[in-house]
Amino acid sequence: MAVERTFVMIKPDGVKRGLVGEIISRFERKGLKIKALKMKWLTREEAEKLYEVHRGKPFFEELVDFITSGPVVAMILEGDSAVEVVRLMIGPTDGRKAPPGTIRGDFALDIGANVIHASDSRESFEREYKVFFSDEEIVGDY
Ligand code: RTP
Ligand code: MG
Repeated sequence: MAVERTFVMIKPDGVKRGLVGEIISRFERKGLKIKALKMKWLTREEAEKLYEVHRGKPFFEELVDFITSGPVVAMILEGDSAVEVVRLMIGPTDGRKAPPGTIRGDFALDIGANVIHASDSRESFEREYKVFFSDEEIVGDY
């Protein structure tokens, strides 16, 4: 058993559509533990930092505009193989192709406005959570 952490962010479309409770509920029912939780309206600078791996891609400006268009809800989740498990639960990037039963498959119909972000590796987690949380904001074992 490899207990690990992942970073999840409900994007502005998910928050505006009132999907926060539904989405957190899915992770809780799965057995993942919430280790940190925060609502925040990102500045452009913070959004560019979060998505720095995409700088220079054709959709980068559109992505930063979208992510700063409203508040997001960010969290750190912990559990066995959390990075892989959460990526499976959110589904592929394009909501039109994401299978029913996944979060994007059930709630998204777009490749950009796709409700949720999750780290795709342990390395991404280490970089991404720091945009939102200090280590003191991560709760201890419970
Ligand atoms: P995320 O990073 O948000 O969890 O999404 P992902 O890994 O499934 O997809 P990624 O390739 O990392 O893309 C990051 C986000 O950029 C937007 N996007 N738009 N218009 C487009 O072609 C396009 N491609 C990507 C999406 O919001 C995607 O989640
Ligand atoms: Mg990604």
